[in-house]
Order: sequence, then C-alpha cells, then structure tokens
Amino acid sequence: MRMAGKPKRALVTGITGQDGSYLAEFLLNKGYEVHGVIRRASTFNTERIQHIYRDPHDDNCGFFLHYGDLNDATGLRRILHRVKPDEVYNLAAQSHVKVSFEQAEYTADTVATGTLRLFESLRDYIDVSGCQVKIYQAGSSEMFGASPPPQNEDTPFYPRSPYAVSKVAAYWYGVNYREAYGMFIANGILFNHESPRRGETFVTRKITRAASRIKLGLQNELFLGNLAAFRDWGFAGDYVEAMWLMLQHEKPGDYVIATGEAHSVQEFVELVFNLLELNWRDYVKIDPRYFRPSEVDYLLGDSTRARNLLQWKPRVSFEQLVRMMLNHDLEMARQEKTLREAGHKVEPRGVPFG
Ligand code: NAP
Ligand code: F7E
Repeated sequence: MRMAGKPKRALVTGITGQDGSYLAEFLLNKGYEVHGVIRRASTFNTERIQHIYRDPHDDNCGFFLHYGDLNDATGLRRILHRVKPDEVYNLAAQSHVKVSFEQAEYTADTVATGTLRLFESLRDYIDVSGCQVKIYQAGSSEMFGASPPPQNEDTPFYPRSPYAVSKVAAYWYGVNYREAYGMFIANGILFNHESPRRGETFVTRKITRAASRIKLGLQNELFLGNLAAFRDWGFAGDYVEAMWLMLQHEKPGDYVIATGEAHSVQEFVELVFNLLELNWRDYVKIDPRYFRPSEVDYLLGDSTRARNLLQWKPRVSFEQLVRMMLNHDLEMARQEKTLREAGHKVEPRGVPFG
C-alpha cells in the first residue's frame, strides 16, 4: 500500500511498443512513477519512449526501465519485488497476426504462457507482500475473429490465428485468476488502434508511410494483401485512457473498447491517396504473400459498457486519425528527400515486410 502523498507506481510491460509509449506519457502526466520492462536488443528499441526517458541519476526521476521478458519468469518476479507496483499493465506481446502464423509456438509462449507467467508471479507477490495490485491485460478484438459484427463483451470468441488463440487463452487466465484468487484483473478487448507510432508493418502505417514516399517521388508502388477486410480503427492515445479507467473502477471487469465505425482496408487506401491527390489504382498492387491463411473479415465494436461504466469515449475521428498519421509520415518523407537532395546516401528506415 502506498503511503499518503507518495505517487502511485505503475509497471508497464511492452513499454517500448506503440501503446506502452502513449500509456507511459499518460501515467506520467497523472503524476505516477512509471516503471517499464524492456527487452535487450542488439539495436536501440527505445525510439518511442526516447522523449520521456529521464536519466535515473536525475533528482525526482519518475521513469525507470528494467530489463525483462515475458518468457523469463524469474526476472519478472525480481522486477515485481523491486518495483512494488500498485498497477500493472501487461501490454507485451508478439502482436503481429500474420507473423503469428509463421511463429506460432513463439507467439503462444509470449502471448498466452507469458501472461500466465506474469499472473503467477503476481499471485505470489500479492500473497507474500500483502499488497493490492490492479492488473490490466491487453486483450484484442482478434479474439472475436469470425463472429459476425457488431461485437461486444457477450459475443462468442472465434479466433482465426495463433495470435488470437493465444489472446483468448490469456483472457481466460485473467478471468480464472480473478475468480480463483480474487485478483483484480481487467481484460481490455481493444479493437485496432493506430497512431504515427504504429509499427510500420501494420496495414495503416504501411499505407500512410508508402503513400507519403510515393507523393514525394521516393517510391513507385505499394504491395498489399486483402483489401476487403473491415476494421474498427481508433486512435491509440484515446485507448490507453480506457486501460487506466478500467483499473480505477471499483470492480475488475472486461470491456470492449472501439469507435463503433468500421472501414475496409480499401477505404483506408482510398482516403489516404485522395488526401494526397493521387489515384491509388496507379500505385497499389496485390501481393498474395500478405494474405493470411485464415482472415478476420469484419470487426466492428460495440463499447456501450465502457461508455456507461467508465464514461470512456473516443475523441479522434477516423479522418482525423488518417490525417494525423499522414502528416507525420509526409514530414518523415520530406526529411528523407532533403537529405537525399543534399547528396546523403539515405536508406528508407526499416524493412516493411508484413
Ligand atoms: P507493439 O507496438 O507490437 O508493442 C509490443 C511490445 O511488446 C513491445 O514493447 C515489444 O518489445 C514487447 N514485447 C514483445 N515480446 C515481448 C516479450 N517476450 N517480453 C517482453 N516484451 C515483449 O504492440 P501495441 O500495438 O503497442 O499493442 C500493445 C498490446 O495490445 C499488445 O499486447 C497487443 O497484442 C495488444 N493489442 C493491440 C491492438 C492494436 O490495435 N494496437 C489491439 C488490441 C490488442 P520490443 O519493442 O522490444 O519489440
Ligand atoms: O491488418 C489486411 C490484413 O496487420 C489489418 C494488431 O494490432 O489489430 C492488429 O491486427 C487488415 C487485415 O492488423 C496488408 O489482412 C491487407 O485484414 O494492420 P493489420 P490486424 O491483423 O487487424 C488487432 C486488434 C491486434 O490485436 C493485433 O495485435 O489489413 N492487410 N494488406 C494487410 N495487413 C498487413 N499487415 N499488411 C498488408 O500488406
């Protein structure tokens, strides 16, 4: 239990990811002391949190990073005992659906069993310390898979990928640990949420990034897979607030977080290219390598429960989201072009293979 006047302490797994970075900003703004779990990588993986990183030697540093991995239970236990968190947000995951077909065992080990490892560590930590810890588990609309829209908390799960099956397992671990041990675990069932920090191999960012480079003459074509799938796309900054609200509610529960509006991948492409005054058909090509062995055709969320019980609602509209991502990627493309024109040999950042 925190002493009066002390800031609340949050532990975030997956802090280097899109959501982790927005959540860390959000919690720091609320006065939390934020601790994040990062993986060791051979190159820096802290780009998304660089702007909020503070040197631990600085006075009143409220932001701390710890090396750890969901596949390493001993390390997780050690972090819990060192940090003594009031709230834990489990965002870490191999989160790419297509990759999960290629790395199914690894995805299950991180997304399903990794969550179990964290819950087991928390169960023991709570038992030994006597402290209360509130836990957020990052569930996904992918769990609904082939169940017809609109989907809400009562819609049956019908997962269509190793990623989605693993998220369903993690969801049920959450429910079971709540019922068996009285742990405060909230399952967020979040529909797709995007931002300028979205990984470059998810379809929205792949499109805004490529279309920006096409506009500036830096590339000529964009290869995509299935354009017919529908998704309910919101803004990641809005969705991390919902995660926090779930842990402020008196009882732990499961909540769908969505905008209630769906668009096809083709509609997303059309809007982006229209905004750039380009005809998408001149540039977009279909490459079957991006098709999935089993696809999720239509996701459209009904977040009535969260709107009523948490007073949560999305603030950023679909078109605002697309413009936000496009403006960011146009600026990146401009910087790349300027460097090239100045004679620098610049390679595009990363390999958008996904
Ligand atoms: P993301 O950008 O892919 O970030 C994933 C994070 O997990 C990264 O920090 C990554 O570290 C970390 N990670 C991966 N494997 C790990 C492991 N074995 N141990 C520890 N950390 C590990 O994902 P996101 O979009 O922020 O999503 C956050 C969470 O919400 C994920 O669980 C995702 O499955 C879920 N979700 C996302 C959406 C969405 O639309 N964004 C919707 C529903 C649910 P590195 O930086 O080192 O790779
Ligand atoms: O695909 C189609 C693809 O990879 C969206 C993750 O955050 O949200 C995300 O999963 C749709 C699919 O996201 C390409 O077939 C077409 O129908 O952007 P995506 P996702 O699979 O919906 C959920 C909620 C999560 O939980 C996940 O962690 O777009 N699509 N062409 C393509 N997708 C990709 N990636 N690349 C293409 O070229």
